[in-house]
Amino acid sequence: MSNEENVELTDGFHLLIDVLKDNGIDTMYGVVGIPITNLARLWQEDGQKFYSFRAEQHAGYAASIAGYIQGKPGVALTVSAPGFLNGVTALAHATTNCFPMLLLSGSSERDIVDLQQGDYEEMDQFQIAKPHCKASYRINSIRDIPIGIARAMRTALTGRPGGVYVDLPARLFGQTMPLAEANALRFTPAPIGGAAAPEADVARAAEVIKAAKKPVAVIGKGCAYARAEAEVKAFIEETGIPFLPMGMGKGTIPDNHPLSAAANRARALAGCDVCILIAARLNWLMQHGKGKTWGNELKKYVQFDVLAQEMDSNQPIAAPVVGDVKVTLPQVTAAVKGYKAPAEWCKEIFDKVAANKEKLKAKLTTYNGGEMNYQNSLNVVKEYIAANPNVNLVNEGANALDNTRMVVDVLQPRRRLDTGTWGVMGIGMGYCVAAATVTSDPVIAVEGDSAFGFSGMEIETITRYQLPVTIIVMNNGGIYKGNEADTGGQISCTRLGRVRYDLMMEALGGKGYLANNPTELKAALEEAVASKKPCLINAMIDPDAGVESGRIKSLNVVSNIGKKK
Ligand code: OXT
Ligand code: ADP
Ligand code: MG
Repeated sequence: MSNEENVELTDGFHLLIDVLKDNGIDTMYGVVGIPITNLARLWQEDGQKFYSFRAEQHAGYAASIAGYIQGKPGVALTVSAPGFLNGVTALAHATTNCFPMLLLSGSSERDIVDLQQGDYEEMDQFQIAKPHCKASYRINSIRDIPIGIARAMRTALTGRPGGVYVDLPARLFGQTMPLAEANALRFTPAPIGGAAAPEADVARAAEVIKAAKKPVAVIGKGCAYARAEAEVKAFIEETGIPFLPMGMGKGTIPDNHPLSAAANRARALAGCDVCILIAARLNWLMQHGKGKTWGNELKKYVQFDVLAQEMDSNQPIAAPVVGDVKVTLPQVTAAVKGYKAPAEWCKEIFDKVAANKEKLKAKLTTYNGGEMNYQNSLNVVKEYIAANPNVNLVNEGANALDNTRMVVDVLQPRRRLDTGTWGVMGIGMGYCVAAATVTSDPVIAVEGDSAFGFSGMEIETITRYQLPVTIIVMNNGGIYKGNEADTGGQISCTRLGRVRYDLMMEALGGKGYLANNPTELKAALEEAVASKKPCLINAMIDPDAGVESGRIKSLNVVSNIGKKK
């Protein structure tokens, strides 16, 4: 494009595309419509990838987990007001989970929105996004596109990672300026290295660890995000400290490592005297460091985190180590050289680990006919992943989530992608799309039937792009249980239809399997993953097999008042 004086021009669309590429972005996940359809079209014409979803929430979840897997922001693109709001759930999820993500959204015109004159999809998106993300930015002028996107990327990525909203008013896309001037404004932001911890803080942490009689280390998903697997392994092996992985921390050190105390989690936490939190928060998933889980013994905490503010959030932290764990952990490993976790404590932990594993093994391999339970069905997945560790394992549900976490060993970092900090249902199919496209490795999604329903329509997205995704729907016909009696003359609120999800997959262009027993499930899983095509296995689970709220029953609120007569 050029103006009357034959000066070559660019516009908001083209400059935004160039600038996203300058920032290392090559993929967007989204749903098109006014005013961003042409942005997505031009992006595709430019040879960049656009994954077009059926609903924005799932595109947003895809962007959030792409950010986690890649260590650079995943990008979601939405239309204004309703599309934007659908995307905000995922933006908030990314922020809560410390995943770097950008939500780019078209928006209505400022002058009309500010006077509330009723524009098409009018909404003050910039303000609405603010409490749900690290920062909300609006780019009003084409000249600000380079600095605006760089600022958004920097915010999402540095410090504690999180979600950033970028508001793109419709008129921005049509603004023009001379191409040469625009190019002069473009730049690739300089990368910033991870921060080390001050030597005094390292020495203090080493002192606490070296005095520990019963140490335990908790490995959070921050380690996996930071790509600190080698550093974490070195620390654990150097010190011989038993470790407990959090859900998405699984695989940072392979679950079959001899120092994994996962099978004796309760004792390890209740009995320890020093707990070393490695990029893991002392939030609800760790019972805030309080109560029965933590026993009566007085604990000292060493905590590694990139965010100083995380320290003392729930319990006093004796030795905070602030910085990038990939840098700070080796500092501490060097400072504790020679220390070994006491043998007596290790024996106590690992004798019980071995006994618990044997107990679980018996359950995993028992099948007496009839419908499957969570153990004998998930054993099939366990064995498959043991032989094929480069599988991405997406997981959501309640019993379907908790049993998979317990049963299925994860052997590589960033392979387990689950409901995370919020325990949110609906991440499933968005995560599958991102995991398949970002890693090119196969995906197995273990989905509760309720959980699957939140994003089930996205299996059409998966078949449209012919992604190597195998979904196992754990079909127990309900939320937690599928056999709760009708109440008040209505179908129980926990019950769902026991429907043929496999036929749904067939209708939407993939291959469906029905599995009634572990043998059928094994055959289906092997064929499905080997096909590298979209497949769904409808795994029939005994409706009575689950328990209310899975492993987090204690968080459920129940009424103590007698039922009305
Ligand atoms: O040591 P102890 O004795 O304690 O034993 C532990 C380990 O030592 C042992 N273990 C082992 N033994 C032997 N061998 C091995 N290898 C081994 N490994 C471990 O096993 C136990 C357990 O170990 P674990 O898991 O490490 O420890 P624990 O104590 O469980 O850990 C605590 C936690 C808190 C860290 C852990 O439990 C955890 O991470 N929990 C996450 C829970 C979570 O997030 N749940 C999801 C939310 S539930 C609910 O909210 C649901 N909703 C509502 C809803 C949501 N969430 N979102 C939205 C948008 N709308 C609504 C809904 C709708 S769930 C849900 C749907 C449910 O229905 P589905 O059909 O989808 O699913 P089904 O239930 O299958 O029907
Ligand atoms: P989990 O649920 O697995 O315990 P959380 O999401 O609660 O994990 O905690 C992860 C922590 O990791 C967050 O507090 C986050 O600030 C921190 N973190 C993220 N990246 C890094 C990093 N590079 N170095 C240190 N800490 C990090
Ligand atoms: Mg269910």
